Amino acid sequence: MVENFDEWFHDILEKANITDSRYPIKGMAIWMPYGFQIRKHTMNIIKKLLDEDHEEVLFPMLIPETELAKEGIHVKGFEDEVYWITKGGQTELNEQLALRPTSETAMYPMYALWIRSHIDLPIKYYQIVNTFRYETKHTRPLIRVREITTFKEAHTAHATKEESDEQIQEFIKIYKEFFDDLGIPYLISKRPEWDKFPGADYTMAFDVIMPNGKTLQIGTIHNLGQTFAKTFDITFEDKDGEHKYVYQTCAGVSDRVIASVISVHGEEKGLRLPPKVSPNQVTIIPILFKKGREEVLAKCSEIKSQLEGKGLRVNIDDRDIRPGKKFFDWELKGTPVKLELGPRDLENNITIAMRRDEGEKIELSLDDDLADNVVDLLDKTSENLSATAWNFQEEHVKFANNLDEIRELVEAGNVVKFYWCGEEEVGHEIEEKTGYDVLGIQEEVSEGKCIASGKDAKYIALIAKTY
Ligand code: PR8
Repeated sequence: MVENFDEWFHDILEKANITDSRYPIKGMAIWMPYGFQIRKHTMNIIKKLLDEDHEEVLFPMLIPETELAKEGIHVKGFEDEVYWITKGGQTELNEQLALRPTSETAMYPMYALWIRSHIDLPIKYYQIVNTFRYETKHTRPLIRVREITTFKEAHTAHATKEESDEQIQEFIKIYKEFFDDLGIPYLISKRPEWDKFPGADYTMAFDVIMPNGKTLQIGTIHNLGQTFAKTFDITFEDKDGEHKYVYQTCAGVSDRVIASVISVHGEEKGLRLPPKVSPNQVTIIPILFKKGREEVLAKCSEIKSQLEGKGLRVNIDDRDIRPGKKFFDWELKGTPVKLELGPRDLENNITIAMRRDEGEKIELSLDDDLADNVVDLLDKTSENLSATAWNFQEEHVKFANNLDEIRELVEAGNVVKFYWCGEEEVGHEIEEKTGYDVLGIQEEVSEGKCIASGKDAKYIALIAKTY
């Protein structure tokens, strides 16, 4: 576990060639090649999960002011965060255009055109795009950016409320699978009224505990009810011939997912990437001397092909530098399994494997079983990274009986559960008195007393320091 997390995170992005934040606009950074690969493999997982039952689309980035302004609550929620385009060349535009902060108001006027009858429903579209938010809070690479480069947003429309609630459950299931694939633990909660998405009936959120105890929201799922349907007049003719408004949902993840992959599994010496998203799953490091050099390199290529035959991503680091430096580099970059091969290993028909998560050296023989044995090491790496991360979460969620205990536990790096009566003023009072944020409701209860009002508790809620 890293000591000074914020500093570690900042440094690792640069050292591991993930992003470069020196671009001369605050909150906007460059995806560097290694980071881009991690991002690509991560997004491929969520795409694959969504593609089973959703369709990918691509909308324009600009939204006319009249559309953005139509939904009152929504626009109020975003008014301080929108970037505007006011000119085309030298010409003032007749209507200013917003750089999408999210795409409800870009998509839903089109949904109104596309949806006519119940047979057009449900619509389940998603896109992966960049969105822009003029964040006023302290920006941080991947965590709070002004250009969200990896915004996966899904938008669905349904004939009934029941179907929209089922869709929320489907998104929860998809996000669980997604984060499970990444070995990222999560806390799921229903956001309090004051923190739901602008225009939503309710918001479900996934949060992860970062190494310093602060939580990061890594996914949100919103039931929009009929609010946007009424604003944008999205109606359909039902089986009974009646014209009705649709029910809608939307769900999003962002660059924060990649931030969490880096942070949750990382340690002082560098990244520990889950095999599913690591640019190289196996790095082969030849130990080269003048004598036997060609034979060792030839064997490395042979091993590479053998592993690629199993669908693995493999690289050979044959740079003309000391092997020690190569080990150091791949440790920093978090490649899950390293294979070392020198002339003596070749004579003995073995290679020395090392798992990044455990660091222990294992002798593998260079026979037909090699690829299976490597796959086995990768599977164990995935399981171990995930188990370690879930253990961390389990150890860092505590229960408090009063506000002082909340303070003590949060300051010690925990997320805290407490009984809450559910009243909004009481929620605000708890936030004000502690200085932390109520994440949301985890479960409904019929026992216990509210930690602040003393009234019968309705919920167990979560409170934490947040990003
Ligand atoms: C929606 N509409 O927009 P959401 N930097 C990085 N990640 C961010 C940032 C930022 N500045 N702001 C938000 N996120 C809905 C759902 C379409 C899709 C992350 O929802 O505003 C949030 O943590 O909740 C969240 O997980 C996701 O983007 C969606 O944003």
